[in-house]
Amino acid sequence: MTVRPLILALALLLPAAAPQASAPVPAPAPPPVEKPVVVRAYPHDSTAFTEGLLIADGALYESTGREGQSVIRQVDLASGKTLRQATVPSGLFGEGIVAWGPELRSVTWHGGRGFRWSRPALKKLGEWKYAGEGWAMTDDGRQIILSDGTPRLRFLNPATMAVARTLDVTVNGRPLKYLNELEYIDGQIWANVWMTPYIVRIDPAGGVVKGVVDLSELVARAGVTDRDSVANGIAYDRAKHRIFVTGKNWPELYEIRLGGGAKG
Ligand SMILES: [Ca+2]
Repeated sequence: MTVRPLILALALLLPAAAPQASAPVPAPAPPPVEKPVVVRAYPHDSTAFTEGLLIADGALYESTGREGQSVIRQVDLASGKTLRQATVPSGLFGEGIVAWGPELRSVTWHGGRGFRWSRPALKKLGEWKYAGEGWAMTDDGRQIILSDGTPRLRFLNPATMAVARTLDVTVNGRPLKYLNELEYIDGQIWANVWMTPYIVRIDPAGGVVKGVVDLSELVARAGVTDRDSVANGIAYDRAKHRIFVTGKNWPELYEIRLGGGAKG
């Protein structure tokens, strides 16, 4: 672990600062931290700079980043092989994806250009626009949720992709930035925190982090050494209640479960 992720990790896990005398608000309880149990490991394309991961209608989809390497693909879970693939327009750095109806929608890092793709054929259907950066997306069944590296998540009207509301995410009473790849799981928003091995589980009503999933043992197992090869990929199989995680350039993708309860 390099210095920067360590600092971020400590900031995430340390209890909140003592309240000021003028504002005697009790510090919120720190969220429980859990290490997941690995149910099964699957192969993962170690050249994939994972930015988005999801399961829709039983099919696994992944998006990847970096200019010139940004694709959206359907992946065979068992073998890790790419079944079909579309290329994000040249000059763009691909980021996350979300499934909505018969489409996938994708964002790019800079420039505010989002795309619509057919599913499962992955034919480009059109574009949409948003302000600022695009990091990742998921959905809660009613709205599409967009992260951009700040503590603020945007909830988008799927019909127009306009911002319907925003949610400011806090942990230990402080804003939590670097929210990256997202997945909506059983009423909570799970988010990888960029440059850390942590997933935070966010209450979508108030934005408070209710729990932390510590993937540091999976980071070690993946054996990655590049500082950019962070945990970044969460997919939930809503039909079979299976959770999958991976990371940028990881050689494996893991089905995990939370063992010890502590579901905040
Ligand atoms: Ca996801």
